[in-house]
Amino acid sequence: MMCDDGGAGADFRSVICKSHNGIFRPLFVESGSLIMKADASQVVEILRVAAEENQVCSLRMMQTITLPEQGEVWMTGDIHDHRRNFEKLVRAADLANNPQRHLVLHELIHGDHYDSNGAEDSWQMLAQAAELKGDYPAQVHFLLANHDLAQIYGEGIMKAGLSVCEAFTAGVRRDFGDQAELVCATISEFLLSFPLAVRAENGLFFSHSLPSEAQVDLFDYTVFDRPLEGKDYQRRTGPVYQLIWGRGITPQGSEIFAANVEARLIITGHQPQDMGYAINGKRHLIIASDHNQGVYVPLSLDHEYTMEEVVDRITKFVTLP
Ligand SMILES: [Mn+2]
Repeated sequence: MMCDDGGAGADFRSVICKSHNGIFRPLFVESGSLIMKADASQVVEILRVAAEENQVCSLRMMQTITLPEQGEVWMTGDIHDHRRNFEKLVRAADLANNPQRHLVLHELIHGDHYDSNGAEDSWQMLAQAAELKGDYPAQVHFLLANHDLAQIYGEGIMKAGLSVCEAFTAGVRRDFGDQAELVCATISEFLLSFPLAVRAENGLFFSHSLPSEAQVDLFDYTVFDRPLEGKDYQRRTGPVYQLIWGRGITPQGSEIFAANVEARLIITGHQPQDMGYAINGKRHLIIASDHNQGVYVPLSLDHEYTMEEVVDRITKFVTLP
C-alpha cells in the first residue's frame, strides 16, 4: 500500500507506510507537522498473532523447526533493521506465489535509525516481520538471537557509549505513549516465542550462532528438544545464552557441534562479516544481511549440499532489484 503522508512531506519514517497492509499510519498532525503515532492495539494484535503462530507451528517440536523434505529455504544473517535489504528480501521471496518457500529471519532489531533524541526505531522492523509471519505462518520462521534476549532483559549492549536496548525502548515510548508498557511486554512475549534452530532432512541446520569453542564439548545439546526454563537463559551458564552469544568457534569446534546435532551443514549469523560471509571449515558458514555487502542463501530442501555448493548459492542483496 502506498503511503499517505498527509501532505507533510516524505521525511518521516517511511518504512511504516511501506507495510504491505498499510497498518501503520501517522495518526494525527500536531502544530502543522506530522506526528507519528502508531496504533498500539493493532501492533499488539500483530505481535500476539505472530507469537501464537510461532508456538503452534506444525513444523515445530520444542525449540526446533524441522522443514519439509521438499521445497526451499532462504537463510539470512542478522538484519539489524536494514530496511532496504529486508524489503528486497521480502519482495524477492514472493511468499504468496511460492508456497514451497521458507524464509528464516533473525536479529531484526537494533539498527542504525536513531532520532535526534537517541530513540531507535527498530520496533517497526519487528512489527513488519511479525506481520509477514501472520500472513505466511507456515513459511516464515524466526531464530532467537542475543539482541532479542538483551532487549527482553533490558541488558546493556553498548554501541558508541549508548545502550541499544534503552534506545529501542525509547523508540517504543515515543511512538506509543501511555501504551508503551503494553507494547514492550508484547514484544518480549513475541521474542520469547522464537525457536532456537531451524533444520531440514537434508542436513541443513540454522541457528543465530554457535557456542564458543570452550563450551562446545560440554554444551547441553538437549536444549533444542525440551521445554526451556529460566536457568537455560542464564548469563554464561545457560545453553540458550551460550548458543546465541557464542563467538569464535573453530572449524574443529563446529564439526563437534554438527556431529552432536546430526547436521551436515550449519549456517549462522551473529559474527559481523564485512564481505557478507565467512567459511568456517567444511560445515559452518557465517553470513550477514545487515549492510550493503549483505547476503542471504537460497537452498533447496531435497539436496544434500557440500560447503562449496552452498557458497555458490550465496546471493548478495545488491544483485536484487
Ligand atoms: Mn547476534
